[in-house]
Amino acid sequence: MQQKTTLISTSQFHKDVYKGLTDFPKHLSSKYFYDAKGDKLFQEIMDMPEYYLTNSEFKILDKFKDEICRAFFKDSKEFNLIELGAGDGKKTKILLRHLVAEGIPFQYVPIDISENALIQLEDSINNELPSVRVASLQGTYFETLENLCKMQHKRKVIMFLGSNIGNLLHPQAVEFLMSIQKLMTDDDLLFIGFDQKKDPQTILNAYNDAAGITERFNKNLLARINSELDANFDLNKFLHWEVYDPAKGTAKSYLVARENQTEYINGLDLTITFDAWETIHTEISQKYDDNIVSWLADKAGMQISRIFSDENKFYKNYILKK
Ligand code: AVI
Repeated sequence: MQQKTTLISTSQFHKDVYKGLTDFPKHLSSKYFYDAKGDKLFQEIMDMPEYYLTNSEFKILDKFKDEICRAFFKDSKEFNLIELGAGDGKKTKILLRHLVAEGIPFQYVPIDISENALIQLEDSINNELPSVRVASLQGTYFETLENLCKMQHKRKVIMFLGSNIGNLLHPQAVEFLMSIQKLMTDDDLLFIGFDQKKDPQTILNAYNDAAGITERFNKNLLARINSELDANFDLNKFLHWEVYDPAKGTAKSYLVARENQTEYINGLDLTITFDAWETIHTEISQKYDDNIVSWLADKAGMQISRIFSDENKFYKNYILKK
């Protein structure tokens, strides 16, 4: 699944940490969770019993692989199956295996910022599915997608799994979808996962697991500031706190200072003070229903063509068209 090693420039990390910790209320971007340690923790999160997202999407792909693959295929011509944020490809391999078994002509094009993730993915596909042609592309999603469109005029099926869109606020999600839409022709498809609204307790448990893995994932932001910006945050002086607003469908993660504290960040030459119970907002994980997805798609110039759901209706994969 989406294993993300971000190679965002150090100076951007410096700037964002400076801005986020000097703002009121304080905030840090969840994109900075994913260094080598964060990638490993996210892998552990995806294996947790409480984190139903991965398993639900896995089940959808497995149950509907035939319908999904048939929907991808058109005109008996080879198409590019492009995956944004490819990760370890565990779920994608269900579709790749089925496409091969059905003799459907395609080329798999995983796009990821992490070269390392792509090398590992390509190796594992070459081992497990040697007949799949893989043409991985390293880079940021839109730049890379744009370059690919300029170079090749094949039909595209673009995949964005894992409800990764949920880490964006609605206006950013619309912008994201719109950027994809602009690179699509009328024949192209977007296959995308959206985690659904459900019992609020189920959602809270997914982001507040008993083993404390999500807590370590959240606190990895501070650990990263300690190691990369030469600071000395005591992680025990912060709580991991999750809230879910069922009206908005928004889960939010915070780090909460347990006591008054002052930290000096050498790398930024910056002193930060926290009052007891002051918060740092670190992540949003948006939950959806068909109406919200339809509204987002419409705003981005697309429409829903198919919906695939798991038995519990915990999670859905949508095919969007222009
Ligand atoms: C990557 N993203 C979709 C995950 C989510 O569910 O928001 C990241 C995550 N954060 C805490 N647990 C998992």
